[in-house]
Amino acid sequence: MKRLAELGRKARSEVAAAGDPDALRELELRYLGRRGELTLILRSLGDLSPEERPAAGQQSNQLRRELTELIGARAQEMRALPESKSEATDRLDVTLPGTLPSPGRAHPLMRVWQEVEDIFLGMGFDVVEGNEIETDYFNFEALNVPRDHPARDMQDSFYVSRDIVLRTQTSPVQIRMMRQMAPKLPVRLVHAGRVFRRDDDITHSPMFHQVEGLLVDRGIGLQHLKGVLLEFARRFYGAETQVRMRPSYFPFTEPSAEVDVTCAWCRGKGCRVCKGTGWVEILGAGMVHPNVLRHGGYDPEQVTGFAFGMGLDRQAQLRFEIDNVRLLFVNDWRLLGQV
Ligand code: 2NM
Repeated sequence: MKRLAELGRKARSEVAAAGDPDALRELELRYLGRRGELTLILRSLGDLSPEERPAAGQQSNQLRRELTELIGARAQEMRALPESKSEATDRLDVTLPGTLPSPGRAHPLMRVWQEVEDIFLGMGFDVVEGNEIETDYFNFEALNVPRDHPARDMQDSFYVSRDIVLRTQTSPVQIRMMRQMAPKLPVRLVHAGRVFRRDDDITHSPMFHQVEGLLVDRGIGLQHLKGVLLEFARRFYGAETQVRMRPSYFPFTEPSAEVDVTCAWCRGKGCRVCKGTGWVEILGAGMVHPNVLRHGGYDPEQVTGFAFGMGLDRQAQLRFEIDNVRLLFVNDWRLLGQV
C-alpha cells in the first residue's frame, strides 16, 4: 500500500511536469506499459494473502484508471496549445498592422458604362434615364418593327401581359424623349440600361446592357454619324483606332450599318479577339427611319438624324477579355478581383 501511494505521488507530479508529447509517451510506458511499474505491482497481487488482496487490488486498479485519465487529459492540453509556447509568441504585438477589410471596387460593367457615358457627355450629348418595362407601342410599333418580326414573338421577348413587354432594346427611351422635346432641336442624347431577350448561352444572357445615342437636327448625315463614332472609338479603344461601316439592316434606321473598329489587341495584324480579321464589330447604327422620326413627333421632310446602339457587356468583355458573358453577372470574386 505504501509503495502504491508513493508511486501515485511520483507519477502524478511527473505527468504534470511533462513538457511535450514524447515525454508523456515515455511516462505512459514507464508506469502503464507491459513492464511498467504499476503493471508489475498489479501482476504481483497474486503473491499477497487472500485477506490483503481485495484492498490492494482495488487501490492499484484505481491508480491505473487515474493515471490513464491524467495522461490523456495532459495530451489533449498539449494538442490545444500552439506549436511552441516561447516568450516571443506569448506576447501581444500591438504594432503589427491590422487586417483591412476589402474596400471593394466598381464592377467591370459599371466602369465601362460610366466611361462610355462620359465620352458622349464630352461631345455634348445629354445622358437620360428611362424605364425597363414598355408597351408594345414604344418597344416595337414606334420603332418600325413590323408585326411579323421575330422579336415580337413570345419565344423571343419577355411579355408581362399582351401589351406590356420587358424592353428588348433601349430605343423606346429615344422615342419618349423625342415626343417630350418636339419640336425643339437639336435632340442629342444617350441612354444606357438593361434590356431583356429570351436568349441564354455563353454569348447571350437573357438580361444585358445597351447604350444608345440619338442626334436629330437639320441637315444631319452619315458623315456626322461616322465622325461621332470615330471620336468615341478613339477615346474608348485608343487614339490610333480606326472605324469602318458595313451595310446592314435594322427596321428603325435607313440606311443601316454595322460598325467595326481596328483590333486594339493586335493593332490589325490578326489575333484571337478579332478572329484573325484585324477588325472587331462593336455596334450598330444608321440614319433614323422617317417613320420613327414621325412617331417621335418630328417631320422627316424638315429634319434628319442618326442613331447607334452598342452592347455594354460586349465592350466590357472585349476590354477585359472575358469569354463568357454570364461571368459578368455571377459576382465571382475570382473575376471581379482581376479586372
Ligand atoms: C441600334 C442600331 C441602330 C437606334 C435607333 C433609335 C431610334 F429610336 F432613334 F430610332 N435608337 N437606337 C439604333 C439604331 C440602335 O442598336 C444596335
